[in-house]
Amino acid sequence: MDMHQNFVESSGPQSRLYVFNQIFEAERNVNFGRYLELFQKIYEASQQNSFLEFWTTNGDSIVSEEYWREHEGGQKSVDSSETDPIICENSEKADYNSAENNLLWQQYYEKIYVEQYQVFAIIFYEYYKHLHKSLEAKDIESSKCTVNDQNQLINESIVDEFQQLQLLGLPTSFGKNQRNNKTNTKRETKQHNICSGFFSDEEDYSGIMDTIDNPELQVNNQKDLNDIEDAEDKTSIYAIKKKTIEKKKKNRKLRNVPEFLLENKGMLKYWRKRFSLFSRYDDGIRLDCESWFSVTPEKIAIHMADRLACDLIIDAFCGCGGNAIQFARTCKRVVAIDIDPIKISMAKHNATIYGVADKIDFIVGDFLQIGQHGQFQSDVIFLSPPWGGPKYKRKTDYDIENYLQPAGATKLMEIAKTFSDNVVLYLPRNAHIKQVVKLAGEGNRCEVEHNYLDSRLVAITAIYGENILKSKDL
Ligand code: MGP
Ligand code: SAH
Repeated sequence: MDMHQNFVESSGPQSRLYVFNQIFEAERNVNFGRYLELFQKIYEASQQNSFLEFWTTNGDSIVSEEYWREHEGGQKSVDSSETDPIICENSEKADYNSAENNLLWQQYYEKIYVEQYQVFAIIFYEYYKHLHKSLEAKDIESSKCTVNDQNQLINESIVDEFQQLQLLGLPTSFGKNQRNNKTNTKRETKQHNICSGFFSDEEDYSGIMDTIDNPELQVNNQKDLNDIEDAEDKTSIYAIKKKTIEKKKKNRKLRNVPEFLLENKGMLKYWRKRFSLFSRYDDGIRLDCESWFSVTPEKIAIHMADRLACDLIIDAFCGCGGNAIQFARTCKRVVAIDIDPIKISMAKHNATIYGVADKIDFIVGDFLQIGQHGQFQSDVIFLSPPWGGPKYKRKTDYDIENYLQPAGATKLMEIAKTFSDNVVLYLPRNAHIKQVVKLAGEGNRCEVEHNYLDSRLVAITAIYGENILKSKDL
């Protein structure tokens, strides 16, 4: 729940990436409290080290970026082939060779350094709070988790939300309270629009669609039935909003928005950050509904690709290519798999825009099936499976054994290991950390990376396999 999060800045393509990592050992009974105690003891040192690492990679580009913004009004663009933003041709560098200019530059550099350290400290504190909360979370008995347990988990997160609203003195319910089973109406809606059901106003209803398709869940999952009702409560408001959006179409800002995004207001936020998803979006990037909310933002994909550079990498759930395209920059060869042929064709197209299509072998296939056959070995395998739609964030602790698709984390790991010992899993920010650590297997280590864009925690990346772990320990 991000209700109390303070956002420092969030600014499209120029948002900054902050990565914090922590190595855990999957002992028989991991004492997570020990990690917290240790973290508290060395909080400041850890913050300083992390900043140093951040500054070593990004310092120079941040200083020039800030300089051009303040002094030259220079236009900056992000070249996807570079980690750092580059300066456009109209922004020629000043002469810093003279002693006077050198001193000015040094002073300026220090000023930016201090400013950035202050921002970094706030984000690091957010990270600490998040880690603290995750490590204190109750264990989830995954193997025994039934539909009813899932409901309980979902309800817990609702109680959480409800209490927070009460504490803030905000309204705790909206619309009428009747709860009828209107699943048929919803099914029709699904047929009309591939994205509707995922979103309505600020909310999304992706899980509801799953419920409708699964008769067992239709009967048991009262929470989802309530959601369906809520979704329908909003239909009339939704219709008015839709009109407003259509009017806004004339607005310059909303030009060239794909039609299906306009029809689902919840999708517009993804369109607004299109350049942070693909810096070359305007060159003709193609995305379908699921990919809009699933694609890895480019800066995170670039970072992962730099981190996992190797000869052969498998992107087992490649979608429209957010990760695969960046892997192709740093790895000799990429095998990109997706079950959906439309996504594979979009991924190919997008890779062509980035000039890397010839380095990727695209395969339409089911990862669960492909894993059954004796196959080739890769250096690294990267998994970014579906999380169950944007609704994933409603859960306080996301159960990676029960909510990931098309199978639980243990099953996915088992299959991934047949390809490589080095497995990387892109997971929701609310993933249950204890499960993530346990997945390493007793006696092994794993690294948990928290990926922030500005002060927004976007996702966590779990890294397994001694060869790719950072040597750094807490
Ligand atoms: P988000 O939480 O839907 O966006 O997804 P945001 O803006 O953080 O939401 P807000 O409500 O907090 O403002 C954040 C990121 O998670 C996306 O950019 C994707 O990279 C990733 N992501 C989200 N989903 C639902 C999936 C998914 O199903 N699979 C994968 N692999 N990644 C996802
Ligand atoms: N990392 C990608 C987004 C992945 S979204 C990016 O940055 O662009 C998850 C993808 O998993 C979806 O495209 C979905 O079609 C695919 N998928 C779902 N089940 C699958 C399966 N059984 N085998 C392979 N791919 C699957």
